[in-house]
Amino acid sequence: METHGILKAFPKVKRHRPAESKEAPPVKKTTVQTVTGNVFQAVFVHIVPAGIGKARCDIFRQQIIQNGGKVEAACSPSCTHVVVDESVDKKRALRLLRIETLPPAVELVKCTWLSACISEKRLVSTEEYSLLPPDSPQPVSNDKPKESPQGTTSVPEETALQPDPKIGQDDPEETVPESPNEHLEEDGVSQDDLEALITGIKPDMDVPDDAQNVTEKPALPGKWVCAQSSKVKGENHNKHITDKLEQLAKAYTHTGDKWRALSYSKAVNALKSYHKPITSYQEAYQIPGIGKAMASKIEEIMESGHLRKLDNFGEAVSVMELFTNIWGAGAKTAQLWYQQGFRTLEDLRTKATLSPTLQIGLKHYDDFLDRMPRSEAAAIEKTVKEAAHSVNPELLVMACGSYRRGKATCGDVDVLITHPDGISHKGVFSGVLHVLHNSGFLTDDLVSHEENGEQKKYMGVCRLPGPGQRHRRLDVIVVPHDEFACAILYFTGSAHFNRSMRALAKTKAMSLSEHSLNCNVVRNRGVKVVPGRALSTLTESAVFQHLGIPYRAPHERDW
Ligand code: DCP
Ligand code: MG
Ligand code: MN
Repeated sequence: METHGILKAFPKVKRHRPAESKEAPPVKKTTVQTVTGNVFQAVFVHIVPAGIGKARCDIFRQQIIQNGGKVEAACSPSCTHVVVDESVDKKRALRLLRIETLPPAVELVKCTWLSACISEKRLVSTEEYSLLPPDSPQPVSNDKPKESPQGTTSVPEETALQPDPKIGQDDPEETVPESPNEHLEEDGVSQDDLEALITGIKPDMDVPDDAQNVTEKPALPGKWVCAQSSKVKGENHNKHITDKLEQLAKAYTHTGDKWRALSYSKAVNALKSYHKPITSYQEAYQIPGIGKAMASKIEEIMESGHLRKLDNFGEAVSVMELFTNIWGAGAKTAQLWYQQGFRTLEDLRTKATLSPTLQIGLKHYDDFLDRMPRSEAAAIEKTVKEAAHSVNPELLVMACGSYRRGKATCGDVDVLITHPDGISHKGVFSGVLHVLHNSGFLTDDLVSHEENGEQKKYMGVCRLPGPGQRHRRLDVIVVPHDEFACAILYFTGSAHFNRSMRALAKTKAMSLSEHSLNCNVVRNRGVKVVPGRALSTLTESAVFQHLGIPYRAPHERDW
């Protein structure tokens, strides 16, 4: 397989890194460097963020300022350049800017021009990057019923020049909302949860489709992931396509463009479950979850074996990948480090100010990326169980997560503890951890917290005794027995399975969490306003029953 730019930088599977790779992956010579100079002196740039992604925009802005230029908040006559994503043409740029014509002497250029200036450390000619003027002034909204009417009408100039982030709805990709808040799916559902909402193999979630919405393509009735056995997951007949789209999804995650990342992840999942290799644009487009824009990209990969869009991401993305693989570091932290000029783990070790959690994440970088064999997870479960039983022999202790789903390897061990009497779980949390600390089994603590005074969660690091053992991530939760079924269901996952189940519950005016399954829930625009009543859920199976789907054993929940 060919390796274009960014591809090399992406380890295929996050946690599969060879044991011997103790060092950070080599980082290519920088193309976007943090330099201070006067490259952009007397240059006034307005950046149209659509398609560029927030992180890249931030980096561009920072570079412009550091190099003597000025960033304009809007397209105004004082601008010298308006910068747009490569995928944006002049007509669309005007729509995004909500203006009919550019102010005189303002150049409209692709953002690759900025990259070129930054990497060559000089103001390169815009010739190659300029967007040619259209033949005649283009009316903006005539052919686009969805366009807001203000797009064309005469608005006072100052207002007319203000970019409207909501514009751009003609672009399938940009129907993806800017803010996840518009789509709050479920109480207690994090942004991360929202992210994977869209990764359903079927359109079973209420998440924006990548494209064109129902008006152009009727949504097919979806099958709920949680209602099906994950055993039906077949062979991926379109790996050559999903590999590229996954890389793009990842790249967008790193640039902070979560919603676009979601869109690609969703397409990836739709493709993975498709029964045969795709051979045409039309075939791709008819797959639920694949819109026009996505179908075009699939076509491009089919025809050229490559996706040009991937080339737009520079070194920043591989560094982001490196940094976000540190436990506790998200896209924001990684961006911050990048902006501070850090490029390697060594940079972080020696120059960055790290929180205690990040220090632990960095210290065990390789160990945490390495998935442990099942047998090791079993030994860790046993150790925790023995410690728990030394505190109270009646405690129920079991490893959930990927281990309970029967996976051959586990990223961490997720141990759930409860007590059948419904009372005695109280107070055991610190006791158990104390025993494990004292024996030297726990080596570092990451997070320890209590929820509602009832469920308690510990996240830390452990290591089995003996030579050659690696540090492993350990999660422990202690739950009251009346929450046991919902807690074990939650903790067994997979995360994708959980999201599907929560989304299903939502369609039935129910609400599922790690604490309970409630009915008669009232939501207003997706936000819960009436919490409803907790249903009796003595077993996991009861939860499936209430939701009206067949019971799935843990190994069937491995979505
Ligand atoms: N979980 C979830 N949503 C998340 C994270 C976790 O519902 N965003 C639930 C489902 C997971 C369980 O918690 O299965 C344990 O989380 P892990 O991150 O440990 O994931 P797994 O154990 O499933 O996989 P791994 O082998 O990578 O640890
Ligand atoms: Mg786990
Ligand atoms: Mn875990």
